[in-house]
Amino acid sequence: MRREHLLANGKRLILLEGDITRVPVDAIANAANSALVGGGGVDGAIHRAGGPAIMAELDRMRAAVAPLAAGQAVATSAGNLPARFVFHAVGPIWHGGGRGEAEALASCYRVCLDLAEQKGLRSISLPSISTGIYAYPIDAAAQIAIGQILDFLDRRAISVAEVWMVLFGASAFTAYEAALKTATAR
Ligand code: AR6
Repeated sequence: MRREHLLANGKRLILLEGDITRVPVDAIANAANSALVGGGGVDGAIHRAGGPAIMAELDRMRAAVAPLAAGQAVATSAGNLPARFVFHAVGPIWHGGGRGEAEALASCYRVCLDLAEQKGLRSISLPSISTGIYAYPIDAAAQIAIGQILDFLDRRAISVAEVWMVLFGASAFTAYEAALKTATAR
């Protein structure tokens, strides 16, 4: 499944159901952990498909940057992935919503999009951060992600022309499609 939203300024947000490691873009965002040690979910898939070069790079920077706070991200190269960079973002662990989870999740998207802009990239893909192992309710997470991406494309993006939200499975896709519909109906 795929749905595309064209903004008035020509920028595009594309929702795609699929595997983020297979979509060619300039930068792929990862849902990492604060220790930057890899793990399951999309993090595991990215390291498997990207090969050991990505972890080797994280090993070299870990002492300087970890533990990385929720809402922050660091960039590495992308190994064998069809991209130039991976942005390793740390999403918040869901504790019920009273511990700044929404702000931290919004920050993940903002920081990754800003990194893409700073590097002068044209396209970036993002997974549904925090909605797997970190248990963030997907409808609320989708609203935040879509809101941040549309704001970014509307107001700040110069180089970034395409943002891909790559959703794993039909139910995740449906949640993001509903959030996009609500956000663009205003
Ligand atoms: N492509 C796109 N999305 C994917 C893929 C894929 N190949 N695989 C999974 N997803 P999660 P989190 C979706 O658990 O909740 C790791 O161990 C998945 O269905 O990957 O932020 C890290 O090291 C879900 O919708 O990330 C951390 O310890 C979304 O990606 C922890 O998990 C995020 O699920 C982070 O947990």
